[in-house]
Amino acid sequence: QSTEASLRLALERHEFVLHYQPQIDLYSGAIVGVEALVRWQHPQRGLIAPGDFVPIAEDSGLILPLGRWVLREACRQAQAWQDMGLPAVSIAVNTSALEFRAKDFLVNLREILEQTRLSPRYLALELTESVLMSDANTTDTVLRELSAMGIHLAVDDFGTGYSSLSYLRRFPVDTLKIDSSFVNGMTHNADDASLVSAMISMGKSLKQRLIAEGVETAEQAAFLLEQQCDEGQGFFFARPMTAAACTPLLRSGF
Ligand code: G
Ligand code: G
Ligand code: MN
Ligand code: NA
Repeated sequence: QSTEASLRLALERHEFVLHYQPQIDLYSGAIVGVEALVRWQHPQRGLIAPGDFVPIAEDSGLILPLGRWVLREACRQAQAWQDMGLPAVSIAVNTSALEFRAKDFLVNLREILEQTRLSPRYLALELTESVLMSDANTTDTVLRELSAMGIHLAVDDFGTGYSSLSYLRRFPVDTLKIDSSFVNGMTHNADDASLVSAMISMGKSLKQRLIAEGVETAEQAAFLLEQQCDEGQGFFFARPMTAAACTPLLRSGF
């Protein structure tokens, strides 16, 4: 059986789960957001990471129904946490090019927000630079619509895409996620440190929210705070975890 066929079955059998990774305000230590990350709970093979099936789902078009499920489940969970009386946090959802370009993307999104009752201001869509840059005219229209709805837009893996910076002026993105490769290097490599520092200054002067990805050490967290980066995400703070594991953290912090 091909992986594609297995994925199709897995969707029908509800074998996908979302894990959530906290995004931390570096000044206060508070959790201000969570990123939803899909996993495949395979009956024989166990938990499978998205790197092993998302590309196949993208090639086969299955990312469309899978992406709709992810969005719905993430919004449902975010609203469920709010209904439990927990402090509201933003929920970030990764969005593939194919989903973003789908004709019914906005219609589906509106329906999901309505059905889950999640206020759009708590939803952030993560898009990579390559998604933003392919077909800039369509991107423009869709991003404007999303922004008008009050949804936040984040550039994922910022700094690694093969693109010009002019899109930051053109598109209504409000969050930059500094790619983990820079964060990895910045405490021992002067060039990475300069790049991180420059991304933070640039982002701040453009009024962007900045999230450093892949923060793994106290030293990295301290450097980011010193550089006045707003937020951090990474194993140093918390690994991606089940919704059940995330709930007490949202209630009372670390
Ligand atoms: O969790 P992990 O580090 O294995 O994630 C690997 C990649 O899979 C990341 O680039 C992440 O953006 C992507 N990914 C995780 N969840 C989703 C999802 O729900 N939809 C899409 N399109 N990509 C996802
Ligand atoms: O491309 P995207 O940023 O969506 O991918 C996020 C991925 O990075 C997730 O799959 C998550 O498991 C992984 N991740 C999150 N924090 C860390 C970290 O501190 N170190 C490493 N190596 N990976 C991380
Ligand atoms: Mn992401
Ligand atoms: Na990323």
